[in-house]
Amino acid sequence: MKWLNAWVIIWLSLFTSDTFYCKANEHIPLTDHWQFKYKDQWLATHIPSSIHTDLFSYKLIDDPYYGDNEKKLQWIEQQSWEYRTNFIMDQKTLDQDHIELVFKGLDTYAAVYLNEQLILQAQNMFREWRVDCKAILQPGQNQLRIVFFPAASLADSLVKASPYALPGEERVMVRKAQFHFGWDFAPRFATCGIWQPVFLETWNGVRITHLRIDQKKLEKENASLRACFTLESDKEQEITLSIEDTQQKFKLGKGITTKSLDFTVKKPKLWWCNGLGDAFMYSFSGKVLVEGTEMDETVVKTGLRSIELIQQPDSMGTGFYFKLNGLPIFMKGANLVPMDVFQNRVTDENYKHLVDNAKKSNFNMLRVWGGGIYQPDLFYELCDENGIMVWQDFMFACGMYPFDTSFLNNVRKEAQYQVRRLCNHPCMALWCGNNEISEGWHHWDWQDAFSTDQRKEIWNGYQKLFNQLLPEEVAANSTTTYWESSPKLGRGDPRHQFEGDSHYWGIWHDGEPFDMFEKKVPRFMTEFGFESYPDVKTLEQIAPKAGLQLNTNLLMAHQKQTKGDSTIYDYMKKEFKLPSDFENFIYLNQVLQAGGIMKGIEAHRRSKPYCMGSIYWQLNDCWPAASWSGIDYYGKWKALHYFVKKSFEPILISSAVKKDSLQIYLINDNFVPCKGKLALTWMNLSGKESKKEFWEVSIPSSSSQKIKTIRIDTLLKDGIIYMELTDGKNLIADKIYYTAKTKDLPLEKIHLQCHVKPVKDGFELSLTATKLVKNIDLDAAEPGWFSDNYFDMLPNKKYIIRFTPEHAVSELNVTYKSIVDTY
Ligand code: BMA
Repeated sequence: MKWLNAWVIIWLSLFTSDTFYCKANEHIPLTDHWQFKYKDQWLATHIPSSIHTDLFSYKLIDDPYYGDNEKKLQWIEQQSWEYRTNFIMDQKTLDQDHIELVFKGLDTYAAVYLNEQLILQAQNMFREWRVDCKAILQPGQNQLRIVFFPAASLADSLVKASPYALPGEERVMVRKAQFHFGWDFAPRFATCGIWQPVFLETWNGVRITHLRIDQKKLEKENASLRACFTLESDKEQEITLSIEDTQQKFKLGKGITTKSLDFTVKKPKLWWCNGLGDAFMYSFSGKVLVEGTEMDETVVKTGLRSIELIQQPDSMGTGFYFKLNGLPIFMKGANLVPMDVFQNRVTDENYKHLVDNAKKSNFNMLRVWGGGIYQPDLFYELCDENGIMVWQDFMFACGMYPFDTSFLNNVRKEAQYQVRRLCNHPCMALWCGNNEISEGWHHWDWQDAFSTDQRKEIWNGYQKLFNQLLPEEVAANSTTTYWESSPKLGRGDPRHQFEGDSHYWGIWHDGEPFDMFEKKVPRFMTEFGFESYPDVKTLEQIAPKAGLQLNTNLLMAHQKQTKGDSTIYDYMKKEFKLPSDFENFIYLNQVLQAGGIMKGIEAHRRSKPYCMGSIYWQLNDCWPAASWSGIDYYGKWKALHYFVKKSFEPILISSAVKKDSLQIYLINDNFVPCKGKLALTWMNLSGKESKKEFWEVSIPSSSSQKIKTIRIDTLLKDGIIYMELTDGKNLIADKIYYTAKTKDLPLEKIHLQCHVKPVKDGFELSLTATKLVKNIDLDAAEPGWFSDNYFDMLPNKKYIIRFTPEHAVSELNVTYKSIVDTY
C-alpha cells in the first residue's frame, strides 16, 4: 500500500507543471516546483527541506524518529542526493543590471548548476551563498540543479588525510550542525538538503548590502546613533544617504564601500528585558538615492539599550554579570538546542510558542548552544519583542577544530555573515566562541592522544580560531561582547566557582547529590541539569504503549546516555519509594528532575550578587526522547518547566538548611523594594497547625536577604512549614518547607474534590483536598496546557487552575495522581 501511494504521487508529479514566472526588479523566491531524485525518479517537494523528510513524505522510508529506525536509516547519509527546479525568466527581470542567486543555507557539501553550468561549490551549512548569475540566465525556462555529497563520508576522508584525528573526529572537519552526528540528547541523522530559502535578487546602479545601527551614546534627552551603511555601486557616482530626517551626499567608487551617517532620537524609549519593562522597538529606514530617485531601502528594527558584561575582581575572585541600561541583572533562563534534527519542520508557530513559554516562565535569557545551529531571524525577532536576551555561541562544541587556512577562511566568512545578520538585535547580549572546548582540552583526556609538539600545534590552532579570528569578526561587525568559551574553566579547575561562567555537572554526570548545588555556586551558571523521560503520550509517538519498558532496545534507542536510566534510579531511590510501573517511573523521574533543578536555581538566586545567572540545561528537545529538557519535542511542559517558572518569579521565598538551622531568604529581582508580611505556619500533613508567626519584612530592590533563621530542632518531624509573603491582602510569594524527604512523609491516599467549569478560551478547575497532596499531576484527555501542575496542595486550601485546550472542546476530562499513588 505504501509503495502504491508513492507511485501514484510520482506519476502525478510527472504531469504537474514545474515552472513559474518571475517578475522583474524584485526579490524572487525560488521556493516551489522543486524535485528530488530517488532511484531515477524525480519527486516533487518544497524547500526548505531535507532528504530524510522528503523520503519520509513519500513513505519511501519509515518515520526516522519511530522505534529504532535511526539505525536502519543510516544508509541515507552515505550517498549523494540531487535536487532541481525549473523557472521562467522574463525579459523585464533579465534587463536588470545585476541578478544574484541567493542561498540562505545549503546543508552542506553542494555543487550547484544553473543551466548545467557549475556556479557554486558550497561547503558550509552556516553561510549564505550569493552568485552573480545574470550571464547564465536565459529568457524562458532555466534550470537549477544541486547535488549534495555525503558530508559524513567526506569528513571521514578529511580525517584520514590528516596527520592525526582531532578530538571530535569526523564532525569537527565539517561546518555542519554538530549534533547531526549524534549527541547525548540527539539521534544521528547527518542529513542534507536546501535547509533555508533560495531566491533571486536584482539591483541596478547602487544598493545597500547591509545597514548597522550603532548606539554611540544613550542619554535621557537624546540617543546618539550611527547608521553604518555597506553599499555596492557598479560605477563612480554621487549618491545621497538618508536615515530618518538626516541626509548626506557622498561620492562612491565602483565596488563595496562603507559610509556612515549620525542621527539622534529625542527622548529615547529604552529596550528592557522581560520583567523589567517594555521591550520597546524602533524602526529606522535607511535609503540610498541617486539624483532624487530612491535606489534602495533597508529597514532596521532595533531597540535602544546598553548591555555590558562586567567582570570585576573582588575578594572572592572575579565577578561576572550583565548590566542592562546600567542596571546589574540576574539572568534567568535555559539552553536552547535545535527544535528538530530536521530544521525544515520547525514552524513559525513553534518559535512563537517557544519564546512565549520562555517569557511566561520569567526568563530573561536563552543560550543558543554551540552544537546546534544559528537560529533563523524569526527567533531573534521574537526574543527582541519579548525581552529575552541571547547568549549566542558560535557553532563549535566539544572537540578541537582544524586550523588550516582554508578551514579558517571558511569560518571567517561564516562569522562575518552571522555577526552581521544579528548585529541589530537588541536581544544579543554576548557572542561566545564555543561550547566546552577549553574545558575539554584542559580537563578531559583529549591531550593524551598527542605528542608535545602536536599539543602545541592544536592549542595554537585553538588560539587562532577562538582568540583571534572570531573576536576580530565580532568587533568588526557588531558592538556585542565576545567571550571565548563556555564555560571559562571546567569543574576540574577549582577556580571555576570564583570566576567566569560555569557548567556544573557534578550532579548527574558525577552522581553527586542535589545538595551539592548549594555548595558549588559559581559566579554565573551556564549549564546544569538532570535527565527525565517525557510524558507517556509523547513516548507513544515513538513506540506502542505495550512496548514502553525500561531497558528495552526500543527505549534505549531514545536514551542516548548509556548510564542514563541507572543514574535516574540511583537518584530516585534517595528521594522516593521506587515506582510500581513505567508510567509512575516517568512521573517520579520528572518530579525528581524538577526538584533537583529548582534546588540549583534557588541556590544561585540566594547567592546574588555573588552569583548573577542561572541558565539550566536544557529548555527543549530535538526529538521525542529522554533528555535534560523541561519542555518535550511536542511542546509539552514536563514537571521541570512548571517548577522553573516558579523558581524564576521576581520575588521568591527560598530556604536552605545550614548545620542546625533552617535559613529563610527573600529574593527580589525587581528594582523597587518589596514590603510585606511574612507568615510561617508549622503544620502536619492533615493541616493541624502547631505554631504560627508573623513578621513585617522589607527587601531592598534587586537583592537576596536572609530574613529568618530557625533552629532545626524546633521543627515537627514529618511535618511542614508553610511560608507565605503577602502585602497584607494579596499573596506575593509562598513556599512549603518539608522536614522529611518525600519517601519518609506519611502521605495518605485521598479523595480530591475537583470542579471543572468552562470559561473563556478553556476551563477552570477548582481543587481541594483534606490532606496534603504531594506533586499533583493533572492530565487531560485533550491536548492543552495547565496553568500549573505537579504542585503540592495544602490541606483544605482551594487551588484554581486554568486549562487552555489546543483546539476548542466542549468538555474536559481530567484525571490526576500524586506521589502516594505511585506506591
Ligand atoms: C553539556 C552540553 C552538551 C550535553 C550536555 C549533557 O555540557 O554542552 O554537550 O548534551 O552537557 O551531557
